Amino acid sequence: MYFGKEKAKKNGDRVPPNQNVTTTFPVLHHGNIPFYKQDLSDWNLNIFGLVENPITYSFTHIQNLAAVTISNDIHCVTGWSKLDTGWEGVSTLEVVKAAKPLPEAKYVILHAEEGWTTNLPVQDFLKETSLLAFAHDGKPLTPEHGYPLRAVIPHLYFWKSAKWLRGIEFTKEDRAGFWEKNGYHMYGDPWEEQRFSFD
Ligand SMILES: Nc1nc2c(c(=O)[nH]1)N[C@H]1C(S)=C(S)[C@@H](COP(=O)(O)O)O[C@H]1N2
Ligand SMILES: [Mo]
Repeated sequence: MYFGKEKAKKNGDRVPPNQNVTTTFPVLHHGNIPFYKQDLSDWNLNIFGLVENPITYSFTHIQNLAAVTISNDIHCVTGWSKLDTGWEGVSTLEVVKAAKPLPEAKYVILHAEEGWTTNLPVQDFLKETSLLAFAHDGKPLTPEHGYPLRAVIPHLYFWKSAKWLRGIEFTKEDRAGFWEKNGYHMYGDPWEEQRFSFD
């Protein structure tokens, strides 16, 4: 089986096992869509936990960081994949740089509105393909897709890509987030079909 997956990847197959490509942009989440003041004065992003300098950023600050535009494929654990998805945002490395994560920080917990969280290893969060996006295909994120800022971690199942991101916590131990507590995989590699924790 492992050989089969590796072979599929080498042959240029961009769709992980048991995923179906969609050209729509499905909306998927637990809880409510938050709404903010137009000037986003009621929004901030906190970087905390195992960091040298905990920081609270305003949206203006995020917009003043060097922006990146990337295109990637995203894979939802419920079975849809979307290819060539365009995002504008800032690289995760750029965002957390000034907070100076400590060497003992091994995991990141992403905190979204309403206490929703998800967990992943630091090196996956800081991978060069990971970003915090404020726009999708040239337009600001819509409320249902995570406005004003969402994580985009394309190499893991898309539930790790927290919408309505408000906090980035660095931790020593891995700590199950919302879906992970409900049986989803702690890591979630779509190529290995790590959908549930018993996979
Ligand atoms: N805050 C928050 N972010 C979330 C979720 C959620 O429930 N809450 N669901 C995740 C899941 S399961 C998926 S597939 C994607 C869906 O993103 P989309 O609605 O923009 O397609 O958001 C992820 N981010
Ligand atoms: Mo999902």
